[in-house]
Amino acid sequence: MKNRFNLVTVLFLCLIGVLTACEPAAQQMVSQANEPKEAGLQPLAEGSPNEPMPIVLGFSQLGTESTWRLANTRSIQDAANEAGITLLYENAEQSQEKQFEAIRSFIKQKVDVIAIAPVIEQGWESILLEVKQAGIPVIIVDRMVEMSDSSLYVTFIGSDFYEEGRKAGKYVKDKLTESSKPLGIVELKGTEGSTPSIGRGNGFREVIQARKDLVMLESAYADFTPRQGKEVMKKYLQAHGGDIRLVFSHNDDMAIGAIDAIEEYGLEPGKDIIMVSVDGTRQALEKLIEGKLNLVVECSPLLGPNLMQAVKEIMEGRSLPKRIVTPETVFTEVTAVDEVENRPY
Ligand code: GYE
Repeated sequence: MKNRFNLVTVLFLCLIGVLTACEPAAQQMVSQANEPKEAGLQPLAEGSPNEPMPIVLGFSQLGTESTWRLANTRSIQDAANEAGITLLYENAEQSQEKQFEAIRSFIKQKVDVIAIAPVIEQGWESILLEVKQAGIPVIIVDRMVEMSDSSLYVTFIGSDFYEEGRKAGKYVKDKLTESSKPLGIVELKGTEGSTPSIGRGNGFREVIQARKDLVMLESAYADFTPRQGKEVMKKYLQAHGGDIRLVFSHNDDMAIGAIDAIEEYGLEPGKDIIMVSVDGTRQALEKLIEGKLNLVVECSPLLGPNLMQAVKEIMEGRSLPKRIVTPETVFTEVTAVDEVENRPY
C-alpha cells in the first residue's frame, strides 16, 4: 500500500516536471505569433508522463498535379510518422479558397503548427493574420507567399526557383552555339502566379537575354501536367514546326507530354528539338538516358524531414532561419545513370 502511495507521488511529481518543462516552448510559440494562445500547455500523452508532448501539424497541400507533388506529400507523411507527429493533411486541388478552408479548420482544431504549400503567391495576408490571432505558428513549404509582413510566418522551406531557371539558361547558352539565324525557344510554364513558374521563368530569361540569337517564340501556362504539356506543345508545333530549336519546360511532367507531341509530329525530341526541364523524377531521368531529354535541373520534393525538424524546433522554443533552401544539382545523360536506380519517385 505504502509502495503504491510512493509510486503515485512520484508519477505526480513527474507530471508537474513535464508540464513545467513545456512552458518555454509554449511561451516561445506565443511570442512568435505575438498573440496569447489559449492554455498554451498541451494534454499529455496517455500513459507515461515521460513521453514527449504529442504535436499536431495541419498541412494544407496545394494539389496532386504532378509526380513531384505526390512525392512531396509522401515525404511529408512519412517524415511525420517517423517523428511521431500527428499530421492532418488536406488536399486543396489547386484552389486557394480550399486552402483557406483547410487553414480555418486547422485553427478550429487548435493544431500546434500549420504548414502551407501555397498554390499561388498572392492573397495570403488576411488568412495568415487569422492564424496569427489564433497564436499558431506557420511554416511555408515548397512555394512562397508574397506579402509585406514577414512576421506572419516563421520560415520558408523550399528550393531556389530563380537559380533553377538560371541553371537551365546557362545550359541553353552552352548547348546552342551562336548563330546568325534566330534560334527558336518555346516555354511551358507551370501554374500562373505560382512561385516556381515565376522564378524559373525569370531566372531563365535573365541568362538567355544576353544572346540576341536566342528568341522566345512562345510561352504559355500548362499547369505542370503532362496532358496540358502535350496540348500546348501541339499548338506550338502547329504554329512554328521546325523553327523550334529548344523547349524549356517548368517541370518534368509537362516535358513528358511535350515529348509525346513532338514524336507524334514526326520530330525527334532531344535531337531535332533540345529538351530542358526541371524536377528530376525517375521517368525524366530515364528519358535523359534515352536521349529524349537533354538536361534536367533538380528540384527536390523530399521536404518532409526538414519540415518535421522545423516543427519540433518551433515547439521546443528555438528560433529558425527565415529561409531554409534545399540543396540541388542538375542531371545529364551521364549523371542520370547513377541516380535512376535509387530514385524513390
Ligand atoms: O516543380 C512541379 C510541381 O512547386 C516545386 O510544382 C513545385 C512544383 C514542381 O507540380 O512539378
